[in-house]
Amino acid sequence: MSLRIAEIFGPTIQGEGALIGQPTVFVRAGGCDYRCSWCDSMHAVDSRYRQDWAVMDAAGIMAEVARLSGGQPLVVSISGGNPAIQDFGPVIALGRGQGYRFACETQGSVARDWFADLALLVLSPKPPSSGQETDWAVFDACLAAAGKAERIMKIVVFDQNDLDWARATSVRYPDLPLYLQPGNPETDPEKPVDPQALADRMLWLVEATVGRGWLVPRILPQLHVLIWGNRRGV
Ligand code: MET
Repeated sequence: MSLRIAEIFGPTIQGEGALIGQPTVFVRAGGCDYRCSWCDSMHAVDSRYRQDWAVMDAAGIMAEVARLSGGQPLVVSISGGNPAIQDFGPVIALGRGQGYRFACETQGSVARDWFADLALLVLSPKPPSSGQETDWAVFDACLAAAGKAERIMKIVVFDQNDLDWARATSVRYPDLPLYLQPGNPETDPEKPVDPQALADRMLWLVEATVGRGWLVPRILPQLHVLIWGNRRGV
């Protein structure tokens, strides 16, 4: 059973969401069923980059994770692309046997049995600015598939329309912890990121949520963008 892997890198810190700051190794799956207008990981999405992706089995993936982590059992972050279009069950089973724990980031467009074997399922439904539509029946199936695994929802917000959508989504899933992060319009890995622009987007989002009495979501920046800009493999 082989998987398309765009990159495996780390140890680094998780830059966003519930595990922000957590030491982790990333396993970035190649291939995605979405085409978000502002995608920051096209190198793991567009099949134009397919020749850069490795074909690996579970043993190969975990050997690389162990090499990078020095064999220390840390949290492995499975991202993409959409990792749920592939079968990460064998990777998670093997890794858990070695003491690793797994978090997975997905938009919630494909439900998988192996979600139940995760320590954390991060569901990131995409707001209107992405140009994508969420199939809520499938999203619900993802939540159900996670079973007893911890689940959170993370929504990227570019503008007020996205924010209104995030709020409506939050009403629909009142029991799901919600994390919001400002969208990053700059996706060129070569271009430096202006920290002030990032702070300005955070300020807007804090004022537009907490500042207007919506006290439900946690508001976080992309910490890795602040540290490394849009560089890959960090
Ligand atoms: N597709 C996954 C998600 O939506 C991984 C990050 S997006 C490049 O969470």
